[in-house]
Amino acid sequence: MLELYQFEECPYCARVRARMTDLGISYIIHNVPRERNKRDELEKISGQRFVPVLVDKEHDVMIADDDEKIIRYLEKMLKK
Ligand SMILES: N[C@@H](CCC(=O)N[C@@H](CS)C(=O)NCC(=O)O)C(=O)O
Repeated sequence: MLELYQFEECPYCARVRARMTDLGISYIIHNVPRERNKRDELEKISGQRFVPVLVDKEHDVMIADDDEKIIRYLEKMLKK
């Protein structure tokens, strides 16, 4: 299952969540701490501390800190 690292008030995260809902995609949410200096787990996974981050373990894909790129990936994935 796809995994999204995010926090609720982040506008870029909200765009990704809305598109995933529109596309009917079920996914796991990881809520990151609001304080950037506490996002150690996120840094381990993505090499940086910004959100949104999408992880697609099945296809060994990780997209960090780029809502447009995440949305393009989701749309492309569903066309296959
Ligand atoms: N270019 C990124 C922007 C992502 C971004 O700025 N995310 C903010 C939250 S809205 C962030 O993680 N900022 C670091 C922080 O919260 O300290 C995108 O297109 O998704």
